[in-house]
Amino acid sequence: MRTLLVTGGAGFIGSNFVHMTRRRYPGDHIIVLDKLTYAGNRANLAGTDVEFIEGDVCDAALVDKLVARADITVHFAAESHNDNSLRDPRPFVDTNIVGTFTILEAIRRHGNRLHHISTDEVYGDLGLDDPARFTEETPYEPSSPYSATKAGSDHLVRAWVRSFGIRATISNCSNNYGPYQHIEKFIPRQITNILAGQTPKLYGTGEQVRDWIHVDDHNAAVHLILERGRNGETYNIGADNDHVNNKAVIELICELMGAPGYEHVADRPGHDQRYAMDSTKLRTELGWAPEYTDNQTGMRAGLEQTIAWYRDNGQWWAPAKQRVEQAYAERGQ
Ligand code: NAD
Ligand code: TDX
Repeated sequence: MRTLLVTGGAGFIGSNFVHMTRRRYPGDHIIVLDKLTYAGNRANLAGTDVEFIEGDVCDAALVDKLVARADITVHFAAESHNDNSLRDPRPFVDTNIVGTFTILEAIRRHGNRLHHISTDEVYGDLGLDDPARFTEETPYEPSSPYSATKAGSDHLVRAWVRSFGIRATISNCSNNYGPYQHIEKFIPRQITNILAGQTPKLYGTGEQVRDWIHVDDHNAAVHLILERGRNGETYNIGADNDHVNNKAVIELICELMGAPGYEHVADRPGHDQRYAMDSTKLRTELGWAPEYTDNQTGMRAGLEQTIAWYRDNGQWWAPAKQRVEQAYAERGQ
């Protein structure tokens, strides 16, 4: 039996991780540390018997106490939305950089294991016509305050491995979708727009490419890394959907939901063009493969499941809808 400390476990990917862990490893003891920012929701963990601690990953005394009890800390907690980081970068520096530093210092003191959750965005972006993919060796070139703070957090983890010999692994994953994703993000925003009788909103021309992956495929990879990942290593996670642009995604959502169409809105400043992950290392070394891999978009089955979840869980997203759309409207989006 393991004790896992899951930071950010009341957010989108972290709560899906907790649910998967409960299904696959019923004997594990799970402690969730989450600040319950606008993105965290205690209801995401309903039905799980986790030990829930409301608190900040920057709180050194609290983090020290919890890390001391955990065999493994899985660090999801972050400010995660690019558009918010353009409006107010400060919480991104605090949580993503100082929060990760605080976790690392506790790990250094107690000598137990860390897995750090990161993103493909640390590598910057590729041109739309560039067929390259990001590998674990691609130099870091983040574009936004969000991705710069995630890049900073990855550098801190590597420095603590090399300088202090801590035990840690890192994974960098591409864009996730699935249940419990905050409705500020692209896919749930469009699904809930349609459910609320509003028009879906595409930034700019919609030619940008995201390498979409279902959240359960991401978390299955994280579990493999926890079990068999080599200490100090980084693993890229991606499901080979790097040929699907935002326009194709919004059109597929409209088709699946029977919506008449969408509108173009103001583009994101500094908008990253294309992300594409090379996950060869994860596949060959650890034997990972995604389960959501149907047809030419690779997303139809995953989107159908996700749409059904938002349709069935209106009480989960409806209270935030007006506020989120008001904030976008103020920016012409
Ligand atoms: P999210 O915004 O849905 O959830 C973040 C969670 O962290 C929330 O529950 C929030 O309350 C909590 N949190 C924020 N600041 C905190 C603090 N100071 N102390 C404690 N808890 C705090 O984010 P997500 O989409 O689930 O992303 C989780 C992780 O995965 C992040 O590290 C993100 O960078 C990474 N990631 C996300 C994606 C994606 O597509 N969403 C892709 C790759 C990597
Ligand atoms: O309404 C929208 N319309 C639109 O066209 C929104 C919210 C977004 N977009 C576009 C912008 C992006 O090209 O869709 C794409 C995806 O946007 P987001 O959902 O905001 O994701 P992105 O900025 O790509 O970052 C995501 O993936 C990497 C996560 O939010 C990050 O946490 C993760 O690290």
